[in-house]
Amino acid sequence: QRRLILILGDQLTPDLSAFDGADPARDVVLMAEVAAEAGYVDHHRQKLALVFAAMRHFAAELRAAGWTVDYRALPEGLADLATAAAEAIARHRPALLIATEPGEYRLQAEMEGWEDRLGLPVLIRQDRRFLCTREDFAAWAEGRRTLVMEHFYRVMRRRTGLLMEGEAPVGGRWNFDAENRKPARPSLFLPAPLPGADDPVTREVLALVADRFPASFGALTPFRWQVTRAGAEAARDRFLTEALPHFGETQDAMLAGQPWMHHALLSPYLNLGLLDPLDLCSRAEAEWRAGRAPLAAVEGFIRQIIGWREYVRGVYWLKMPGYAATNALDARQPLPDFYWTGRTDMACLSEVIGQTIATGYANHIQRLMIAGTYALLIGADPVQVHRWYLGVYVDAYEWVELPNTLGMSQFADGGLLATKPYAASAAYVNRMSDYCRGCRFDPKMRLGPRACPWNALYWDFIARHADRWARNPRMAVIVKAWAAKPAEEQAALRAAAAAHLGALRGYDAAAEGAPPVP
Ligand code: FAD
Ligand code: DLZ
Repeated sequence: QRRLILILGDQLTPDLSAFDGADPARDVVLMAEVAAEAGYVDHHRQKLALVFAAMRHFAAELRAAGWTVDYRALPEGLADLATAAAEAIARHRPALLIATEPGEYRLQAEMEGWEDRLGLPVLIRQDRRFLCTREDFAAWAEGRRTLVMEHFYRVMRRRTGLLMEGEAPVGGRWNFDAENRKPARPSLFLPAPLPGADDPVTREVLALVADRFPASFGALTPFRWQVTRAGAEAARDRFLTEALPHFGETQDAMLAGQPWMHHALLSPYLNLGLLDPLDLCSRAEAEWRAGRAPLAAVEGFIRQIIGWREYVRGVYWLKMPGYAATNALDARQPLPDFYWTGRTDMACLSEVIGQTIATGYANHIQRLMIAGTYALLIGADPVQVHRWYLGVYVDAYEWVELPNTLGMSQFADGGLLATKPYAASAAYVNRMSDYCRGCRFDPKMRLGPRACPWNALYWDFIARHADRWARNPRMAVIVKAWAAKPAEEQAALRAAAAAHLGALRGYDAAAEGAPPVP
């Protein structure tokens, strides 16, 4: 009996569970570019191009391997995946539709209604591209008040055997971050990433996106990304040989005009299914075993993947759908307009948002400590912040984006994921980046027209939630420092923060070309 095998745009993996037991001589693969997936958020235009080009290349690989692929392209005007499935069912008359579980709750909820809607059995299989199943994560989380990533990570180290000697971590420690995370000198030598894909399929897709999404977020060219498994593997190999040895030491450093630093730039391919996380980690471990990369760098890199990546997915599925609506700090400010334009006098934000517009990429610390911390300090509405992050990055899928945004970056879950908020004043930005050098504001000044707005915003954020932070052992000392300030200084800082927030609201209402913030 024929099966229809649905492959989603981020399931571009030849041994995906949906293919289990399938027969190329009998079954049909369905892939569809549809308006609903292209439009459920304002995707960066390079993300649209990346997903469509990678889908088309994957369909070609499947055909070359003998599969019949019913591929529906965007210009055919299909509304959504259910419509694509209904039309494919009418055409191919399968007895069963098989899929692998989608990454996002939104789509899973929709697919749960498909049996009734489509009138045939729908089998949804587990996604084994992840190392920890949703059920295993739920079992680990059971009975824990807070979900400490470091504890989860040790479970994953033991389970995968990565960087282990029997039951013990290699080097005698689980975590070598004390040796990582230094500031960087602007003269630092940095390896260049590979140029983006440039082949007939990609060119056709770029023209399609230019035509259909003229007003969407982000620059479409130069296109920076790989769109095939071979391309992703070349990007992986470049990272392992050229950047991994320095990954740890500059992991938290930011330099103006340097978006890539020693970061992997591999999240788009991991999330699309073009690279396998365990294979990538094994290769990184091999670099250390061969003496080509230090343990601190390799351990830090592996932790991001078998630790953070698996952990945020686990939290997502454990807590959805309620998680998306959490707002523990009752944050209500609209996200400033400059998040879409990069037009602000604050050099750090202008740099990170400008780079995001140009490339669809920002590294972790730019996302967390620049775009994220500023939104946290001003009390931006977490749903707006979430919609922004889900849209603007080429690697964005809700399962990974939402816990990072709501939990780690905005503390909107009240501390389930992060033990303290990632709040920081201008001193942090000045220590970890060279952005302040090119800024008209002075990071050392707290008050006055040249004072960096982050300083007043930081203290205002502490003051607004002082009762909450006083109960948090990692924040209590800061609340004490705030309480020790003279009343006049407190009043002046809060007034400066209020003036900044007022100016933001004015700027939001202003027409194009209005004066930039503060
Ligand atoms: P590297 O820094 O080189 O890290 C290597 C790999 O580790 C990454 O490719 C990624 O797969 C994984 N990784 C690292 N940190 C995390 C993390 N916190 N959570 C999950 N995986 C991680 N990552 C996404 O893949 N998609 C998102 O939509 C996304 N949204 C984010 C939103 C916010 C507010 C924050 C703070 C982080 C977000 N991240 C997201 C995590 C992280 O910023 C990116 O994975 C990383 O910047 C990708 O670049 P890279 O491949 O150069 O990563
Ligand atoms: C991200 C994306 C986009 C832009 N377009 C499509 C599409 O047209 N067809 C498709 O099957 N998948 C697309 N995707 C990926 C899906 O949004 C993704 O599978 C879900 O969000 C679940 O993670």
